[in-house]
Amino acid sequence: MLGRIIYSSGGNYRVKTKEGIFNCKPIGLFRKDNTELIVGDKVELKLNYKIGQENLNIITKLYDRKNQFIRPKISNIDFIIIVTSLVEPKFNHFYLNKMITFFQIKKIEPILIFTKIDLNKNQRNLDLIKKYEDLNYKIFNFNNSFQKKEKEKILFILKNKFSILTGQSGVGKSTVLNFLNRNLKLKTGEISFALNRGKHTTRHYEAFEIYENSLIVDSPGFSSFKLDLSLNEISKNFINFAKYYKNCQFKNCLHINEKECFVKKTADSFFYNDYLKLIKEVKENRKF
Ligand SMILES: Nc1nc2c(ncn2[C@@H]2O[C@H](COP(=O)(O)OP(=O)(O)OP(=O)(O)O)[C@@H](O)[C@H]2O)c(=O)[nH]1
Ligand SMILES: [Mg+2]
Ligand SMILES: [Zn+2]
Repeated sequence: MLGRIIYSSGGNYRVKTKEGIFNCKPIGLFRKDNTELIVGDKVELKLNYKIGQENLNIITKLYDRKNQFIRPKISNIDFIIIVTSLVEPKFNHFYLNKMITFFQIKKIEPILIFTKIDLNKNQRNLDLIKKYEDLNYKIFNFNNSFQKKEKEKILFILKNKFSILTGQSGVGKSTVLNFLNRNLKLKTGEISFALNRGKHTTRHYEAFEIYENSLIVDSPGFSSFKLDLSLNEISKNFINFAKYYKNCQFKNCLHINEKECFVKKTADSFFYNDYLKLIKEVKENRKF
């Protein structure tokens, strides 16, 4: 029977299949080739397999992964849902731009959810959202709820898909999931508590079914994706650069030092400033 791993802890796995969710153990084969099974993996399952005196549900086969991440350990992602709050914590567009860039390079489409619209008093934040709308990203606005139409739309997009939520602690990832499926009742935190003490209300990676076979992994705040990006990849794929970096006249250009560089001359300064920041961050991380 085909299934997908939705939870893993200390060699125990929960696998979701058409027939339901089962606790499983992998067969020895995986241990022998040092293959680690991770959340998101598509696997073959045998129920009530007799081993000695015991009847166990066992995982007998791992199917090829279409993508795979090291930190967090997760595979086969269809969508990355990036949650950004407008206030508390304040609009972190650098993180948003960085994540969009990273996942575009990995060929995974981002879905943007902006939260705490109800608490926002700053017009500039709404103007910033408009910039992402203009780039045609899938965007949803959340103010402790989605409008009915918006909720239907997001559930439709996520149907039969495997997605992961990312975003700073306290932006409302678990709150959004609870809204999409009233039965989940995930723990959500007080903002001040989450931010001041650096505590995450969500503590581990686990995929939840929110709607007809749409699985979403809730993740602890600042789920630190290992961002293995090269300067070259960033210079070609930062947010909307892919469309026009080809007009840049210079070879292997980082669009920084060349005065006449097309990208440098035409890019929106809002995105370009975060681009410079990301290039700097990647360069600095390399020194260590
Ligand atoms: N007013 C308002 N409050 C919100 C909204 N979204 C989330 N909150 C509140 O923000 C706080 C943090 O929400 P969580 O859902 O726990 O945030 P999280 O992203 O899951 O945080 P971690 O699990 O720590 O990563 C809670 O008190 C929520 O009630 C919103 O759209 N409007
Ligand atoms: Mg949470
Ligand atoms: Zn250039």
